[in-house]
Amino acid sequence: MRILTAGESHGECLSAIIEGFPKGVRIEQDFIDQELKRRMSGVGRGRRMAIESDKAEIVSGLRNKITLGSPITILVRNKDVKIFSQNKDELPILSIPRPAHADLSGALKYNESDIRNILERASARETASRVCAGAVCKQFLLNFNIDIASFTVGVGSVISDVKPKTVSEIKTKVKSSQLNSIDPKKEKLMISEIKKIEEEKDSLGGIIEIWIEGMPVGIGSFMDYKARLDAKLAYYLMGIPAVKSVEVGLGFNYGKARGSVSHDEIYYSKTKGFYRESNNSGGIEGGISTGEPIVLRIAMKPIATLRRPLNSVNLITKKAEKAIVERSDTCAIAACAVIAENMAAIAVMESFLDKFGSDTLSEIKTAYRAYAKNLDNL
Ligand code: EPS
Repeated sequence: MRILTAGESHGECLSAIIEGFPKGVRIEQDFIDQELKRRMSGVGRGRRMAIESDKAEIVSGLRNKITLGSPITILVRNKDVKIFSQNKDELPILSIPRPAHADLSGALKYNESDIRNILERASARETASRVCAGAVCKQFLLNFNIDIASFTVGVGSVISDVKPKTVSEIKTKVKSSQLNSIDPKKEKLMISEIKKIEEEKDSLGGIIEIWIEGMPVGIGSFMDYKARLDAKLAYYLMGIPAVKSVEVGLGFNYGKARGSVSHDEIYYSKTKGFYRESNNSGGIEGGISTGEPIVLRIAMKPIATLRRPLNSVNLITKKAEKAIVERSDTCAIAACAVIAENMAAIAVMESFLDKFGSDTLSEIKTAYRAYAKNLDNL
């Protein structure tokens, strides 16, 4: 499976093409729209979200809601269209880069003095395309009871220590949250932190935890470093704008722990088969899923655009000036969580197809059942 996205933040539309998606999978557009809606929500989002009402238009690859095996194309039309591929727009030149955005490194790389030509594609709006693709993958994975959820662990200095037990618990709890949180007490503090930062014309990042449940043992491989499931998940999650670190299971805390207390000991029972009583590995050992829930954490840096702008230098005059102030979010942690779930869905689906084939859902189900039966006989 291969996914290509296209589109500019203020261009006519965003799009995703999914090639190599199995035939015979039922895809509900409503499911994609719900994910798009979730991506637009959360305390701390900017005024752009009040303009847009993102909806998916599936324009190829499906017949009567069922995938044909041909490339699936999904469009999300922008309402705030300012740049055109054919007609001339009248947008002013932007020449003072924002620290932490792609503005400066992008302008230097592409020998560009108008930063608009950089930021239009570098904008996090592109993630709407990825959510469309991920929401299609999520629907495939549900055929195998593989389900994904996420929650906000922290925003700025407010960190929650509430630990969930299942994906369904996370899903239920985040439904009533404005910040994709499972900890109502800490959520209140997170919201006040965002409001305070907003008044101070500053921005915030945060920490997100992602859970993938139902992955059978044996997805991913140590045979090739690129096939390792943890490596693939880290790659896809790091590809989200503003994400600066990814942890699997105990993550950085492994560096401080002893092997004797951090490794997940192995048990066996007739009913459960092989199992563990802890999951510090985050459900992945040797680059392969263990069958335990996959648990990942990502850290998002604060949004680059500040209404109280930082020091910068004019690309044309080379004189010191304050960075450009664009309309932006104060904190997009809840949106980032939805994007992360969907990027994780793409990653695990690719590895799942590597093991079970990719032409038709029924063939994949047959291969999956045969594999599960073999495991039972171990
Ligand atoms: C975003 C749309 C953008 C930003 C935001 C994410 O719209 P606009 O630039 O018109 O306000 O709100 O992007 C960034 C914060 C960024 O730094 O790129 C979206 O749809 O998610």
